[in-house]
Amino acid sequence: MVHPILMTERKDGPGDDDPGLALKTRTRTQRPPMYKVMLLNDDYTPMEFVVHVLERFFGMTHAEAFEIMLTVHKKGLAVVGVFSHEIAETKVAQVMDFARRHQHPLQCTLEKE
Ligand code: TYC
Repeated sequence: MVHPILMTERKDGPGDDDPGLALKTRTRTQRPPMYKVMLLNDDYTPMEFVVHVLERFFGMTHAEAFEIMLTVHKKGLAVVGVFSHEIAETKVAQVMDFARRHQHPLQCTLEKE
């Protein structure tokens, strides 16, 4: 014990029983998981409608939208964007609602990256 008046031993010197930084636990900040939003092919949704969806909800140019639409048409699906969980859920809901209102069977899903 260090004498409180004499203070012969200084903090961080010999005899200092303050653990200070030594016992601080390292915490690592996690980045939030990201989610891929995917468009699925079907035999009925018109190509122009899919292009419009990609322009409207994913901010693509007409050329970008046409290219991605063709990828979905040929390969069966494509990732159309990567977002936080909340934004991804919103995009999926917007696309599904828009397709349903126009009576097209277009499917849009999300998947953890
Ligand atoms: N396969 C559709 C057709 O031939 C076009 C289409 C493309 C549909 C992409 C859905 O996500 C899709 N009319």
